[in-house]
Amino acid sequence: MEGKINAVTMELWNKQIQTCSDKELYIALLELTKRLMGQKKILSGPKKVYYISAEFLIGKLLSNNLINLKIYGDVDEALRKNGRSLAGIEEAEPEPSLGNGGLGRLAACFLDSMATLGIPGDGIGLNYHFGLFKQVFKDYKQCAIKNDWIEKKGWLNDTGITYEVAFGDRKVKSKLYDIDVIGYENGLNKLHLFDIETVDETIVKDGIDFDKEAIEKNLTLFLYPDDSDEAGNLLRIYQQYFMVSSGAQMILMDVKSKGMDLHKLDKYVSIQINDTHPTMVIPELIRLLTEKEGFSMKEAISVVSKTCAYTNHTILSEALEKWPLAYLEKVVPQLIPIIKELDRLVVRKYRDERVWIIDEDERVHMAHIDIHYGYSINGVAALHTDILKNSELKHFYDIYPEKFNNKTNGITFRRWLMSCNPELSGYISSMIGDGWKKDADELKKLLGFKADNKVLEGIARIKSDKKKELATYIKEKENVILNTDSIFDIQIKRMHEYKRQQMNALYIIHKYLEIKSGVKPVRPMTFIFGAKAAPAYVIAQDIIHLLLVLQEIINNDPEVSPYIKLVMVENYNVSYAEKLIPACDISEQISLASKEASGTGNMKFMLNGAVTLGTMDGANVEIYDLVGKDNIYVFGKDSDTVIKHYEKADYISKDYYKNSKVIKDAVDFIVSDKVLKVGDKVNLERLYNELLNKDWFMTLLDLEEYIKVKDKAFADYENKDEWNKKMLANIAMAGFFSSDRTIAEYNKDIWKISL
Ligand code: 26V
Repeated sequence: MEGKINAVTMELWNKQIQTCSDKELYIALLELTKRLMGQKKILSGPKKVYYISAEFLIGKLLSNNLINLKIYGDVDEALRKNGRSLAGIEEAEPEPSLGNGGLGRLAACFLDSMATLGIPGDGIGLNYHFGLFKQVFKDYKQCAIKNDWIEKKGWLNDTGITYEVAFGDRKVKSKLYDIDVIGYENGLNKLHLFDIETVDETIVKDGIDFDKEAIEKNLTLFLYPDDSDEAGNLLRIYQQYFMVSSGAQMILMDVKSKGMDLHKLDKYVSIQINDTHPTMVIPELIRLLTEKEGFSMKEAISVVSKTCAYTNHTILSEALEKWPLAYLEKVVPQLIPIIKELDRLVVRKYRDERVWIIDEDERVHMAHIDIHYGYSINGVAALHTDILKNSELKHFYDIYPEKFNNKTNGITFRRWLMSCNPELSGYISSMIGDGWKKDADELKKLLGFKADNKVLEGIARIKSDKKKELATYIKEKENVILNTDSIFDIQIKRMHEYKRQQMNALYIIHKYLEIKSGVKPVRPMTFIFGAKAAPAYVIAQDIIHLLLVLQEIINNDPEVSPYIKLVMVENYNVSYAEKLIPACDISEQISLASKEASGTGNMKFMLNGAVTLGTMDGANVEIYDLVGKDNIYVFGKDSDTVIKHYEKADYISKDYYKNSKVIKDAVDFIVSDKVLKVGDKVNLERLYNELLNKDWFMTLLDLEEYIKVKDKAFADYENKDEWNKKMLANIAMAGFFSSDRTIAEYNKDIWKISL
């Protein structure tokens, strides 16, 4: 391997490994890896899946690709021999900014698993130049700046293929870029990313502001551009149609070029629609088949309905897209007759207005198109699917019970164990062999070691080493010194009220007040947060502000900081997650029950030996069922109780505040002199009032029990032997959450591709 790497560094830079900079070495390894991947077979067969998604949060690719090519160890060794490390070189790789959170990361895990299982399955998305914004902190607040991740030499390949996409008011040329996706010990699929030639990066001025109306210049600049005004909404529709029209043309061209009959499209293709953002692919395919391929409307609707399947990822109504018909008329007038026809057919058949596509306010419910004109509808965890069937989408379930199914999410163990925690990965293999890498259920063999103190201590030692590594990184990046003997409690996910980072903040305030009153914890505690907030989401910004202000106050108080450290890491992303997750003791999964569709961070933490502190929500329920009550800390009201509160509108947060001194003291602290001295009155008072007078996601409902159960978890940590057993049980039972299992289920029940 050393010879191969040197050959490329010589060819590119006329230097040997030793004298290259990290960047030069990264580019050489990128080049070598691309060449080796190019020798792999492209997965093909009679039928293919297209996973269409506004987000693909793929993370850095070098290590992952080396692992899947099975040359990670060889490359690592060759570099070490020359005094270099893969870890250092990885720092030189930019992280693609093509996603926001769990939905996008899931899409990336699925690409990895499809290629690993040998399923011909490509991704379709957009090549956002700045993607999701980069987060920087200033005056204890989040600022959003552009994230320019694309470099001249990278994983993107220009295919030279173009399509024409026509909107109501203009035509644009769509350019196809591909990223190769290599399976573990298997072949290649592609991630197809469409872009527009005329993008003008220079129109981005202050932060992330730009002219939203200059469509030719801005179309593929940002993921989820601000949609607080009409121009922003229109831009989102332009983006969505650009993605689906390019994708639909590519799919039909591919099918035709293989000489297949478009009337049997469903036999050759399944299109998985990832949430509602790509929904327009349904009317667009119908349009292309009727306008260009001579299909009757009836034939087109019939075949498209057998080709498209929909995954729902949220029950939050604000995230279920409803576009005003007038906006669609402006951007994509060619789809309007089709959408109206799809609606007409529904109205003719069903009198229940709740299932119509166009509502009385002339808004188009995108999910309703997917449900009526897709052949499968799935939720992403058992509880989530039950909620869809029994409440959120009950009126649809009554019509189409056979379409509904559950596919509990999963994660790729290649990235979330082998790559981010090679020490634990190696240790596991030394005990149970390598079989778990192909069959994750084999992790259960670890249970045979639950009384083996040497093994348990080995796992604990790795955890401790990963905490030290993280502490070094955080010192460098955030300039906060962590005590590695403290317990590491981590909450990393998008900032949202339903995820209840604010409840965690109130716990920290509670501990702070206890310490100030003389009650000291037995062991120091480290609280780590990572989260970006949508720029227009005001309360989410306020919660970030509170956390940053608390960080300042707590870490600089000599009476408190020996016992508590708080750090909110800047610009949390996939690469940061890969460093945080292996170092975690307690995984915070504390959403309001019923609101977190699944969660996937919960699975990553579990796999790396963290113990979950969570509500009975999303996939936490399945974690509980797998590990049993002794290996997880659960608290809070269950989803039925929460749903009833919403139905009856009987939750009054102020009652909880008035009836509990602990709650009152913690909430009041947000607007205490001490906090206001550091923070911004506007943000802090707004958050305080929100908690007291609205608290839509019921923070105070679960706060007391959260404090009690969290205290218990911290106390239990002191019994090291028992804690180590909990770690082992979590790792051993995580096999179910391999995305290989999830994808095998999608294939068996939805795509039905024979392998
Ligand atoms: C919706 C919208 C709508 C309008 C503007 C921006 C925007 C951005 C994202 C979304 C989709 C939200 C859905 C989502 O991210 N769901 C997450 O999906 C994960 C994978 O299934 C799951 O683990 C998380 O629980 C769920 O919140």
